[in-house]
Amino acid sequence: MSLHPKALLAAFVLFLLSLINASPTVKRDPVPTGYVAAPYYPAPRGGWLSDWSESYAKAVRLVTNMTLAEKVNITAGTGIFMGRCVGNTGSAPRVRFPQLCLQDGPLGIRNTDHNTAFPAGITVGATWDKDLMYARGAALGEEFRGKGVNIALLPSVGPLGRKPRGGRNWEGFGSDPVLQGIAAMLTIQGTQEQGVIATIKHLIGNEQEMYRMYNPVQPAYSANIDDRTLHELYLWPFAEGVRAGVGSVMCAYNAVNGSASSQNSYLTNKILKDELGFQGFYMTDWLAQISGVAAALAGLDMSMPGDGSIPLFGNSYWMYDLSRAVLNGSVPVSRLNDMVTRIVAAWYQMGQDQDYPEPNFSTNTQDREGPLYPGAVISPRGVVNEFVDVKGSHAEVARAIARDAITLLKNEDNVLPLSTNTSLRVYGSDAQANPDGINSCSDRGCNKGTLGQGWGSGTANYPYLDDPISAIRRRASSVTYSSSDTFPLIQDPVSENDVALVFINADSGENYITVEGNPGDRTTAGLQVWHNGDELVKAAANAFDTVVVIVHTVGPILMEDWIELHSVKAVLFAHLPGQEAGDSLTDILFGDVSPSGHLPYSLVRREDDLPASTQLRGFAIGQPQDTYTEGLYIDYRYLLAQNITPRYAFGHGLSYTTFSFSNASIEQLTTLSTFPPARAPKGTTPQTVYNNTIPPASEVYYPSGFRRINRYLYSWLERPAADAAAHIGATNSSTYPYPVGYSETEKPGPRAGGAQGGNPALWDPIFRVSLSITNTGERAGRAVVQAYVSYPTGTGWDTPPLQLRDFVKTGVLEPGESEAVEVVVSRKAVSVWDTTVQDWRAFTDAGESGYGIWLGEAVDDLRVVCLGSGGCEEVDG
Ligand SMILES: *[C@@H]1O[C@H](CO)[C@@H](O)[C@H](O)[C@H]1NC(C)=O
Ligand SMILES: *[C@@H]1O[C@H](CO)[C@@H](O)[C@H](O)[C@H]1NC(C)=O
Ligand SMILES: *[C@@H]1O[C@H](CO)[C@@H](O)[C@H](O)[C@H]1NC(C)=O
Ligand SMILES: *[C@@H]1O[C@H](CO)[C@@H](O)[C@H](O)[C@H]1NC(C)=O
Ligand SMILES: *[C@@H]1O[C@H](CO)[C@@H](O)[C@H](O)[C@H]1NC(C)=O
Ligand SMILES: *[C@@H]1O[C@H](CO)[C@@H](O)[C@H](O)[C@H]1NC(C)=O
Ligand SMILES: *[C@@H]1O[C@H](CO)[C@@H](O)[C@H](O)[C@H]1NC(C)=O
Ligand SMILES: *[C@@H]1O[C@H](CO)[C@@H](O)[C@H](O)[C@H]1NC(C)=O
Ligand SMILES: CC(=O)N[C@H]1CO[C@H](CO)[C@@H](O)[C@@H]1O
Repeated sequence: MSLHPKALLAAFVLFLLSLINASPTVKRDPVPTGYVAAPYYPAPRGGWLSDWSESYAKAVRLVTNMTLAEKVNITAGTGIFMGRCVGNTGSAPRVRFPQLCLQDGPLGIRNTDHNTAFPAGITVGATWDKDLMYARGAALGEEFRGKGVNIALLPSVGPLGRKPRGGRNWEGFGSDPVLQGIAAMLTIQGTQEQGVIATIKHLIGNEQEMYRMYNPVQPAYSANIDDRTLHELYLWPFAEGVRAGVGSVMCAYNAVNGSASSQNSYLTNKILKDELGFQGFYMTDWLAQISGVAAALAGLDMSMPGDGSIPLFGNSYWMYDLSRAVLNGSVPVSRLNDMVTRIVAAWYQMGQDQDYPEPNFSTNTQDREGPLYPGAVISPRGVVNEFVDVKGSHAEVARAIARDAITLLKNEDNVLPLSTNTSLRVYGSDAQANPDGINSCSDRGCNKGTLGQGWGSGTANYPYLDDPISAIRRRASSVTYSSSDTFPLIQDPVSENDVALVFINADSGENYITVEGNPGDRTTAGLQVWHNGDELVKAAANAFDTVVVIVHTVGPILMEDWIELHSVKAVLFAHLPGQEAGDSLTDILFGDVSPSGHLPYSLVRREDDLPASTQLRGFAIGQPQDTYTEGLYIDYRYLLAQNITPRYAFGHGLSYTTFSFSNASIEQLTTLSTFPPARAPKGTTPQTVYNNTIPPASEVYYPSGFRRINRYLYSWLERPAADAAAHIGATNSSTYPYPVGYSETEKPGPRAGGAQGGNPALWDPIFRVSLSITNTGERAGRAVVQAYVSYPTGTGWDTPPLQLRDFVKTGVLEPGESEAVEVVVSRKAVSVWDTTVQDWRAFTDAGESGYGIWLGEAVDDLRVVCLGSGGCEEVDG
């Protein structure tokens, strides 16, 4: 993400406050009993996995030749607004290593032109379509590459969607780790195959926006997560991303167990780099860094945008100060070598050493020319935007996703699809484009007109917006439209065949913009739709016999005010469709295509049907504590365990046709052992060839006669400062107060590790279920087969009744047509995280009940169950 000028102003105010109350932010506040952030040192060196060995070999050859100033330069940004991209690293021109361009965000290239505004992550999740997940990733990769972005800040899987009101859930794929994990893996593959480094984010526990950031007067909230919940829910999609070979991981703003995610050694060194075997680099979220030496030791590899806590003053925790910390012996040379090697290796791994384009856009301006370094205030000007059109034919992918995500929740009397000659009366401002201009609110920081994206850094400018009302007018012969969110008192009389289409929405976003009283999270709006949408639906339901409600939403809403009204016959969730909001909807409304989206979260009847611990944390003196006392029980896991019937269950989604599940059979592919076979020992890294002696101070002297850009961040030091640091390094390096548990002896690597993502045996296929899906209705359509696993009972382990483990979407099936599908359940998918053994445990002595693999079209619409012990049967009811 990157900050808005308003946020900078706020930061400046906080800076002034900090002069009054200079409380160090590194001091830890107490977290609830039982939660600890244990030390884990040193940061594991990258390069021990064969998938990356060639890139590491190349990286080591290049880094060996770098000076201290060059190495340091690559590990941090040159400062906020100090280049074309939202993040710009320093370079090492002497050895021909370029500046790297980092740019948001998950649904398209932020702040530019001639790009595609794809549907948001939540919309992609609602398609349950692996091919489209991959295709969007590839299209995004082509666009980021085309604009010269080296590092795309996507995908987002954290927040996972634990809190229905959380502001940024829509950037990810839904409130389930497997849905998130599969979508992230496919996005990363698609993006990185274009040569772009993907960034999975935010590690971890960033489940709400408010109080997410450290500032000089208050620490960020602490997400207190127990080890099993971390592994089985929140870390799961990150493990899939690392397994897909992701080049970079971004930290969360918040703390985990009291220790900031940017410098939590257990999280980064142990879990991410040792257990998950992550070979790329760990970067900060924008301005999430809170220390220099401690962050380096705890495994941080890249500081973004390079500034210290208060941006724009030319201060940094790294750059010149990291040079100092290496010279004075506090940061071991080996740690710096690892930091820079990880970054350079990721660059080689994606092939960016071969003809990679330089940036040809500017995140700072939409004009052709502008200041080269806006953050410098006085800056040379030049051409900063070449207006390169990178859209290609990506609108097709975007539209297919928008269409195949549309989720039909209710369709009484089969009122949908509509005939194009039906008299349509359309209501609600959400049906039209924002009358002030589709991009009039920067970072989509307003809710005006149809909602295609949430707000914040995870947005992109619309190249155009195919809005719903224009699309409806193109198709239907009789359309009237009231763009007010209040039902008109005076209007043409309603006749009984008229159908009302009511458009409503619910928005949320990132914390640096407050929209209609909602500071990112949905505080004021709650889970109700915005702009009195409930009243609009009720009034329409009063006036018409047939009302179709179309909802654009960032996530769950409450519908109890109107869902059971007699005339509310149909409800469509169009999620956040991005630029393709129009035809994608009319394709469904008028029946060209049957809806095939399914909910990526549950829709409850009332907010307190969900655990109290998943509500937003409010203000606290000191560090707000966000403790995951609900453990594994979020969303449908909780509702099933508590026997609470939601309004619409996780996975729910109707079609214009119906499907039968038949011919199911189960095969066991691998014999299950309690724990996976032992991992291979950690391999060697080519980093052993480095000379880890502190280099001479002269390597960081400012070049003589160098003309500095005001406030720009450099890795050089003035000669006296460099010499003084080197003197300490040579005589007195042991005085740095290293954290308790600090060590420089590389650890062997935990037993749950072994390859990217963890022990590769975790992905051994255990069960394969094959079945036939038949279209038993009268229209063509696509089915989604969801596979949930139930664990054996009597194991002594508390497990949620059902957990999604795989899914597959059929092609378009004509009436009567069948398709054979397969789902696969891996070892990890039948295991629990054993916190004592620190490994994944399966249940081999499963008794009669054994594992169940439940197949259906929603978690409450299960058709077939196959038992681990063999055999499948239909599920009653
Ligand atoms: C948080 O604390 C819990 C309870 O002590 C522990 O199991 C878990 O590993 C800790 N997580 C991190 C990231 O430190
Ligand atoms: C590194 O430097 C050596 C000697 O200066 C040179 O021979 C070699 O080509 C350089 N390697 C790279 C990758 O630049
Ligand atoms: C650091 O990067 C900046 C920006 O690319 C560049 O001007 C400077 O020369 C680099 N420093 C070194 C030591 O190469
Ligand atoms: C070395 O420099 C770093 C960065 O300025 C500083 O944090 C650290 O305390 C210094 N160490 C010593 C021993 O002076
Ligand atoms: C509307 O179109 C359908 C076919 O799409 C036709 O059966 C019906 O008669 C038409 N109704 C009117 C009022 O024209
Ligand atoms: C390692 O680096 C130090 C400091 O630059 C230098 O004095 C020493 O000769 C180097 N050792 C080798 C083997 O190159
Ligand atoms: C060692 O460093 C500490 C501070 O980091 C300083 O107080 C002390 O005077 C130094 N001792 C010597 C011998 O330089
Ligand atoms: C089910 O399997 C039988 C035997 O293999 C086959 O004849 C039949 O066509 C299958 N049914 C479907 C719907 O695929
Ligand atoms: C496609 C295209 O025109 N790419 C250009 C983007 O701009 C850089 C210069 O900043 C050129 O090198 C690329 O060719």
